[in-house]
Amino acid sequence: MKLFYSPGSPYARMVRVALIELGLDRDVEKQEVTLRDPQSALLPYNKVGRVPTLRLDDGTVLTESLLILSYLDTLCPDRPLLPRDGSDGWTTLARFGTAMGLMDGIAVWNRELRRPEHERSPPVLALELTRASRTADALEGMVVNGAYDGPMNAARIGLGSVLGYCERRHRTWDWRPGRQALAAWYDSIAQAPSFQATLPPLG
Ligand SMILES: N[C@@H](CCC(=O)N[C@@H](CS)C(=O)NCC(=O)O)C(=O)O
Repeated sequence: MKLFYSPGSPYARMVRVALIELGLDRDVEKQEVTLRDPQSALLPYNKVGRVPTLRLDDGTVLTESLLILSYLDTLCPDRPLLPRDGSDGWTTLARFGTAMGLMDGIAVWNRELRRPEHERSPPVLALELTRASRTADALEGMVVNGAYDGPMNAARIGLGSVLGYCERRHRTWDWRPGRQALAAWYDSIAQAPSFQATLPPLG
C-alpha cells in the first residue's frame, strides 16, 4: 500500500495515526505530495487532488478519510476503529461525526483566512466561528461525560486531529478558554506516540 499525504493535513493525519495505532505503519509506503499544484505527483492517482489518498496493492485508489479508515478497519478486526455493527450502539460513529463536522467547518474557515484580507467574506468568517464555538462547547460536555475516553478509535483520532490542527495550523481561534476538559483531553492524547509522530508543522 502507498499513502499520499501532506504533513499539514488533519484528514491525512487521521490515517497516519490509525496506521500507527493498528501496527500497519511499516507496511505502507508514504509519499508527501503538494496540493493545488498541477504538477502534483498525486494527480495521476487522484484527479480530485486531495489527501489522504491510499493506493492498494491491487491498484485500487481509495480517497476520503472515512472510507480509508473503514478499509483499514477491515484489516484489523481485533482493534476496531469504527464499529459498524451496533456493538457500541453506534456511539463511535456519532462521536466521529461530531469531530468531522468541526474539522470540515475549520477547513472552510481556514481557507477563507488564507485569502487576501479584502477578499474574505465576513459572513463566512462569522458563520464558521459560531459553528466551531458551538461544536466545541458541545464537545466540552461530551468530554466531561467520558465520550472520547477508552481505547484508541476513530472518534478519538478524529477529535485529536482536528484540535491538533487548531493548535498548530489555525491559531486565530483560541478554543481553550472555558473548555478546560477539552483542553486537558487534547493535551493528554497529544502525548500518544502516534500523535507525536505525526505532529503537523506550525503554519
Ligand atoms: N473529505 C475529505 C477532505 C480531504 C481534504 O480536504 N484534504 C485537503 C488537505 S487538509 C486537501 O487535500 N486539499 C487540497 C485541495 O483542496 O485541493 C476527506 O475526508 O478526506
